Amino acid sequence: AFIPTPDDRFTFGLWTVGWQARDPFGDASRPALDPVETVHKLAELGAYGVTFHDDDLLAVEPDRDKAIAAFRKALDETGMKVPMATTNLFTHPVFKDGAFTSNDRDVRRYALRKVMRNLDLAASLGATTYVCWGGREGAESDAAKDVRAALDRYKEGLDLLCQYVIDKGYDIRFALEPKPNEPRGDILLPTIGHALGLIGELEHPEMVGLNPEVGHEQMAGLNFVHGIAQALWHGKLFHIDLNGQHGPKFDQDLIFGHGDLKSAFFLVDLLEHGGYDGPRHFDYKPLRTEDPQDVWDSAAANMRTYLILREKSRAFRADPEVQQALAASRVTELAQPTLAAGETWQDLAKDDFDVEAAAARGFHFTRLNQLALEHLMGVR
Ligand code: 3MF
Ligand code: MG
Ligand code: MG
Ligand code: MG
Repeated sequence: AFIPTPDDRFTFGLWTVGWQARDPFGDASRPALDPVETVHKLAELGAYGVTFHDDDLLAVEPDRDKAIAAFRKALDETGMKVPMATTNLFTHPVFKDGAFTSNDRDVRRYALRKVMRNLDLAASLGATTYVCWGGREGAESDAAKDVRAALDRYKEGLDLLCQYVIDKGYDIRFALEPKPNEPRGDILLPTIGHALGLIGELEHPEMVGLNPEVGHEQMAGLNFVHGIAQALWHGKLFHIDLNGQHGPKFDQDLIFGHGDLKSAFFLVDLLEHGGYDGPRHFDYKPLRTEDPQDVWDSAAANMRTYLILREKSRAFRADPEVQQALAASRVTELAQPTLAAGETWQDLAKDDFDVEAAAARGFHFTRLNQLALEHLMGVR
């Protein structure tokens, strides 16, 4: 049990297992990983596919054409898919003040060219989602960035990229990845809600959705499950970055479930029953303490944890006591419209409502929550 297969649609960024564990205080603790090896290893572990930044492909082979040829060969040999690709607009110092929103106009133009070049590759590999994480779109000083002008440039850049995809006839949609801070002191589009607001102002809002990451919302102190539910409600959950985080601190990128396990349980429950049909994509970092074999164990742990939580979620929903508790807590009653068919505001005046009696009714959420915990802890 809990053996992943491609049908589960698990995907990994090349940069996840490939992270050499350089951090602000220390050098790499592991050697560079060949993307070809990553594709083969993840296929053996039961993954469906991989995702990549343009620069990830050059991890061990600096010649772009050779690197792409070797990557394509590995994909062909394993049947691994590339559902998503993205651009590295944060490592090179040229992006130190951002990419689409750098104060330097030449940098903005270069950034868009870099994205368009990788869009061509993404399309040729069959990717249908293109992620934009605004890693360095931000500032440390409010004197240094005219945020309203930056949002104009963000919109201009995204509108241009949508037009590029339309003109080229690519079957690609964009997914914005919010993050509140790190590496910048403050990053633009810090949360799911901020990004949704910007999308509504674009020329092609239907082409742009979200790639929310567990840890990024939790860094902002927010409830990731609520954020995902709202993204689904707007029809904007185009893709997802699964990982783990322990509350508001640096971006930990822990293995899925190794942060807030209870939130991970409710997230899997929502993804499995809420209408998301995209890849289950892991964006995590193997701990810096780990050796190359531990890295593959950590990749497997993400998928195994997801499958265990999926099983727990099914058992939770199938439990007759849970079904009774959901009814007792009136969780299902919320799906019922507040007005009956044909009613208007005028009908509300006719209600005979006993405020005190309604105020005295308990919702019994404690019992429901305890049942969820007991399923999660494996005693039911
Ligand atoms: C950083 C991230 C990024 C994005 C990636 C786009 C390096 O905190 O999460 O990973 O996910 O750039 O997919
Ligand atoms: Mg992260
Ligand atoms: Mg990250
Ligand atoms: Mg991410």
